[in-house]
Amino acid sequence: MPSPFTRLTMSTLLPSDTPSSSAAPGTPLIGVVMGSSSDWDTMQHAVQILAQFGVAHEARVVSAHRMPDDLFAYAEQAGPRGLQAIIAGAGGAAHLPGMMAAKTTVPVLGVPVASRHLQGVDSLHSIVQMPKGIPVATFAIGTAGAANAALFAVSLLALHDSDLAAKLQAFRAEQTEAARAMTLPV
Ligand code: RP5
Repeated sequence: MPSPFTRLTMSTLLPSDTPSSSAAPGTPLIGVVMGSSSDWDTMQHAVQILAQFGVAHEARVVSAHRMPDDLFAYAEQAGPRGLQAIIAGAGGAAHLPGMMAAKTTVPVLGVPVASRHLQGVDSLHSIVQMPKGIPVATFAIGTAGAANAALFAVSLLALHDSDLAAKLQAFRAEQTEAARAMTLPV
């Protein structure tokens, strides 16, 4: 029987230039989910980092309030499918990361997407204020949070992957050199 997720391709839910499946070869290790295609501008920064590090991943729209059954099915199958972490981005009353975490023990990394009226402070509070017992690792609002969630996922995988650990060290060293090379207009 085909996976219920085969119909959740982003070709119909996200802009046409976005990936509809793993951008790196192999069985996905990291799932990137978001509440709407409108979150893509933010969440693509997580996907870009995973692609840059060659981490097998997938990206899908899984809306907590518009697709609750799909959300539960995704969460229930995440572990059996081999996902090592789920990066979940949502805006407003952002239930997606918390509900995902409630249905799986695969680590959930929450990204608050900037919302129109409250600039993502609502998203941040919704994601970070999980009651005791069901943790969601929560990152910064917006693109920095999306990129950092992916870097955190890379760090988790690098604990058991020396090649990935070396890439992460090189990434850090490059950032250090870039900062040292910065000049000021004085
Ligand atoms: C949330 O509602 C999504 O994560 C998104 O940030 C927000 C708005 O969604 P759209 O109305 O743009 O589809 O579920």
